[in-house]
Amino acid sequence: SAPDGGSASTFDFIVVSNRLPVDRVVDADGAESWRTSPGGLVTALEPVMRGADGAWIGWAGSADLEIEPFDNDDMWIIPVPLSEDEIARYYEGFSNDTIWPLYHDVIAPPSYHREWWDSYVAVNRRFAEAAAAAASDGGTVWVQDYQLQLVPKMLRELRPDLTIGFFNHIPFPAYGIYSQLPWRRQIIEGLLGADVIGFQRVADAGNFSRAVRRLFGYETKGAAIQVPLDAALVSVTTDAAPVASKRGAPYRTVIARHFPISIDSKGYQALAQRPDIIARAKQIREELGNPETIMLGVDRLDYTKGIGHRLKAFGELLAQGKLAVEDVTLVQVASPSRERVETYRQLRDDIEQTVGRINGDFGTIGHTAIQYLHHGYPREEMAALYLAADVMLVTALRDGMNLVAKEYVAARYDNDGVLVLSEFAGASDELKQALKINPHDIEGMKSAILQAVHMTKAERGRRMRALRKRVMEYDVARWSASFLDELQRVRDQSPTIEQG
Ligand code: GDG
Repeated sequence: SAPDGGSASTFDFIVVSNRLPVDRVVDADGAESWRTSPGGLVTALEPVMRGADGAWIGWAGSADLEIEPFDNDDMWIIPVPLSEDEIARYYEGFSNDTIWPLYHDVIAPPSYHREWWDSYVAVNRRFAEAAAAAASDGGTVWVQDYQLQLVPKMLRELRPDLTIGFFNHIPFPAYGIYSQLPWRRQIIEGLLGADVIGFQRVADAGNFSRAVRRLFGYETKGAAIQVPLDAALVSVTTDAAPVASKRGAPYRTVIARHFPISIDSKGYQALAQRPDIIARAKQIREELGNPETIMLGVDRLDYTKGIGHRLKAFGELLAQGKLAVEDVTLVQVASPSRERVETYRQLRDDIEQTVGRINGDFGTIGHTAIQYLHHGYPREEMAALYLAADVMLVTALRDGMNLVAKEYVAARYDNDGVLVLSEFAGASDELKQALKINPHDIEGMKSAILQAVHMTKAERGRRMRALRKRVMEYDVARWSASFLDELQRVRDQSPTIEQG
């Protein structure tokens, strides 16, 4: 719902994320409109937004766009502008070339540039100010992801009356890696401005708590971190000396624990059950020449996803004659991603060279080993691909959760299909009946692929039914409800200022 006058602080519930959940569409006549992007987060939060007088704050996706807040399908949208320079430094630089590789265990080397950090601080402040201006008295603000880690503290300084949540969609690394970051203290102080900090895995929350203890010496009890009240006011732009928590000093309790994200499972299943999608899945099989086995990979073209490791295993199986192109096809969707970041350009070249070699070495006139698709596809086509695939390969070297694994399971209403899943994806904690692999162990991955290809229908059904039980039950609505319940619980424990 729209606020009176537009600028009043009227929203009880605000989501803040780097990117808005809507895309600007300009038609042939130059008229602009907005289309809601079909992400799980939007699906999960739409009912909460409608029920609670909600707003979403984020960037609209193009440079230097100044757009007035507007109503979109009962959700108030508050755009935050970014300049070309900020896109280069805050977004492509600090977010995607410093934090992203660092938090994924330095699979690619992170770059540390002071100008990128300065831009990150400035943009985080802009988001915090937008939230401070929009939130109602005593309202709730939920900040999303690694691009906005300083917002919780900045927002708390501006609006101590608010309840603030933060969810980290990517892993949080072990201290030995995290400690590389020149601004390691400021980032943690930024996050500790929240009342609840959510992570994907138990291990991520543990890594965070250990970093807090190592850098600040604060006491932690299970998920609870005791943040001394005076420390909560240290500026995020200075590297202040450690403040050890003294018994008896007043502190705020911050909860850091895991809330594994999920998908709109019922929605995904319903999509896969549509007659046109089922027909398309059949057509995909036919177009591929009805091979005995279709294997599928679906990833943003990102070095965290282990695409190269997967191709290596597949190529070796073909070379050793354990698989043949007449029987097996690998469909690899690699959707374009972060193409202005050099590491990603290099990755694309490497992957495409490997695909070319494997296809050249093993292909025949009638059979191509790998169908490589460097495109984004509509959700409908993704669902059809999941239905058509006998074996789904999720071989990430490090991944916060990996929603593709859950989408594959949700799509398989027929209780068939085998999921090969990396233990380094967060989904591995929940999807216990998948065939687990360590993608660095190429021999192990090859055995798992062969096991998947040769698995009996009975075993496939048994495993898939168990996987589906989990994914259908723990959907994204349950995820957001459990996070927001925890936030509510913390708020109800007010006054948050406690004597230890
Ligand atoms: C981050 C974390 C965490 C991909 N290509 C196309 C397409 N997709 C969709 C998939 C899936 C989503 O994008 C990708 O989600 P993932 O979870 O697999 O990976 P990230 O993008 O790295 O997401 C991750 C997630 O945040 C949520 O917290 O799970 O660990 O890295 O939904 O289906 N969708 C369409 N066309 C494509 O070509 N329509």
